[in-house]
Amino acid sequence: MEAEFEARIARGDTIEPKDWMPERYRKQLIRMMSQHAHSEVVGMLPEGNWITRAPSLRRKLSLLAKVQDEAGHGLYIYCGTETLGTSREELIDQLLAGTAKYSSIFNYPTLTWADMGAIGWLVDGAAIVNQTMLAKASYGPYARAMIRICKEENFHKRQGYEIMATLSAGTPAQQEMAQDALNRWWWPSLMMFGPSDKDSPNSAELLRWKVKQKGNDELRQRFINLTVPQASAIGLTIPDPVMKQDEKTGDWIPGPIDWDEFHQVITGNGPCNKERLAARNQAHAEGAWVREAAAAYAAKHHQRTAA
Ligand code: FAQ
Repeated sequence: MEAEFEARIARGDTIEPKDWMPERYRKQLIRMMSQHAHSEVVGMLPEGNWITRAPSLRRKLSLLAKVQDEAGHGLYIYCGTETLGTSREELIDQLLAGTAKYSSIFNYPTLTWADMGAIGWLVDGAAIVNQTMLAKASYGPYARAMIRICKEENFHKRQGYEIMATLSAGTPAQQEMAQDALNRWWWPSLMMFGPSDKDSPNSAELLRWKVKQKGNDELRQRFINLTVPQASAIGLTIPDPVMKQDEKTGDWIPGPIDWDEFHQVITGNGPCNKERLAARNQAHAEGAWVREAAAAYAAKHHQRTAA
């Protein structure tokens, strides 16, 4: 069975929930997909912080729609993870208990309105680079979820870049705010792609099984190459004084990434880890009545249909 599975992967077949798969493949997907779903859900918090303070009705509407989209993404991916035999409740319990990982990027604070621009442009921009590849992942439910998610992330990226472009073309104080947001979000965005391939324990297996199509470093480089000209087009400076362009490949080679900071953040010691977990726990507790009401309604509906 294992040989047939490997042959299907090699042929580029999609693996579906009822197909046989090695336990290790299942485990790796549950790990990665649940972290991804949690990231979408926790990812609502930094931007949710600014919904009531958006500078105009138009900005408020698009931010609200974006944050709502992220909730939807979390739900699709939890559903995708359920097809592997694990329940959403179980995964959410792990998140609330602080035993599950979610993307490092959401443990940074959103200090000014320009951070809404930087998140859309850089964080969604990085997510698109990563997830466009995952849309070709070997596991069908995950790959299909990525197709829709990437379409929505494109709208998110555009609204973020437009905020940055507007601020950059504004007063000196607005320009400074945009530059400051880029300064604070640039390096954490590069860390979103995960450790360098040589320090990435999961990459080799995920690449072999075609869950990942490219390594962490290649995707990070692709994101940098796309973003550097976008920054200069709106008059912003990438906060990396040693970055230079490789004449042969055209790649923009960044200075060293602070992997100590990354490890601190993913082990619970980032600037906002505790705050994020507390906010999720509070939201979960406050939503208990909604879950109870939905369960009572479903039970009543079930009884009526049975009668
Ligand atoms: N943060 O061996 P690798 C979004 C962990 S969605 C935290 O390289 P892998 C949308 C990794 O889990 C953003 N932990 O791991 C949005 C592993 O730990 P483990 C989320 C990280 O899986 C926008 C260990 O380090 N996207 O932004 C991170 O092969 C705006 C070793 O790493 C996804 O999740 C990190 N950055 O590659 C929402 C995409 N990087 O589990 C709201 C799907 C690594 O062994 C607002 N995931 N780790 O204990 C992936 O593509 C991969 O899982 C990687 C990591 C590339 C993130």
